[in-house]
Amino acid sequence: MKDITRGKFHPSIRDIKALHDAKEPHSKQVKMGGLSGWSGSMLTLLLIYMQTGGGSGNTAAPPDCSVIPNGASGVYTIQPAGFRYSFQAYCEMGANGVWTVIQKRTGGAVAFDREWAAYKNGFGFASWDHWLGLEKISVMTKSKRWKLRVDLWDFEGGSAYAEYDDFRVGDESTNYRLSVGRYRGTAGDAIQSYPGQNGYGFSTFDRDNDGCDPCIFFGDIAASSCTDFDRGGWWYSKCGSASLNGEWHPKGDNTGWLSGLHWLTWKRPVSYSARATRMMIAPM
Ligand SMILES: [Ca+2]
Repeated sequence: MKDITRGKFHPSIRDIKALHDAKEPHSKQVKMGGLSGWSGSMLTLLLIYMQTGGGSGNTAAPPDCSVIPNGASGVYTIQPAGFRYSFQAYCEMGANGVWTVIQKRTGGAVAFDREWAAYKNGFGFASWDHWLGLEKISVMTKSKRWKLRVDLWDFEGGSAYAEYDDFRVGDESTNYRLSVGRYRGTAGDAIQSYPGQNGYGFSTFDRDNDGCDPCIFFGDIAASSCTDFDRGGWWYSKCGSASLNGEWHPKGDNTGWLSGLHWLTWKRPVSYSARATRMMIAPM
C-alpha cells in the first residue's frame, strides 16, 4: 500500500510569496468607488467591451508562445485551441525560435515527487521551476506538428541539448502516451536508446503505466514500478535512460543516485543528476 501523503508539497515562505505573486494578476479588481457616475459607467462599458472582445479587436489569449511576436522571454497568458481556460506559461524567445516551456528544474525547492493529478494539471511557477501539465501539453500537441527541445546543464559549467521532431502527448485515455520522431543534438538520444521510452504512457507513484512487471536490476533486485526508485512522474519503460523529474541533488552529491535528473546518454557511466533542465516545444 502506497503512502499517498508522501508526495504532498509543503511550501516554504519563499513558495508562498511566489504563489502570492503568481496569483496577483487574477485577483486584480477595479475599484469604481472613487469615480464619478459618468466616468464610472464609461469605464464599466469599456471593461465589458474589452472582456467580450468587442469590435474588430480580439482579446483572446494566444494558443501558444510561438504566435507571440518575438520580444522578451517571460511569462505570458496562453490558451490552446480546445482548452477550457487560459493559463500562464513561460515563453523562451531566442535566436532559434519562440518556445513554450513545459518543464524547468533549477533546484530542489519545488517538489516533483507528486501524484497523477498534479502531473496532469501542472505545478510550480511558470517563472521558475515547474511542470506545465500533461493535459495542457496534450491539447497543445493535438494540432500542428511540434518539436521538443531538452536543455541540460551540469555542475561543471557544461550544457547539452536534445531535439526531437514530431513530439506529441496523447490524451488521458492513452495515459498521456509519448511520441517523438527524429533526434538531433549533443546530449544523445536517451528517449529512444535501449530500453526506449517512445510510445509509453506516463507513470506516477500512484499510477503505474511503465514497462516493469517486474524489472530486474543489478542481477537480483526486482521492482514492479520505476517510481519505487524515481519518485517523479515520467514516461518510464524498463525504466529508461531519460528521467528529468526525479529528485534534485546538489553539487558533489549528484552522482550514483537511482532518482535524479538523468539523461544517461549524456553522462556515462555513472548516473549523473543534472544541475538544471528545461523542456520546451515549438511548432515545426
Ligand atoms: Ca509496472
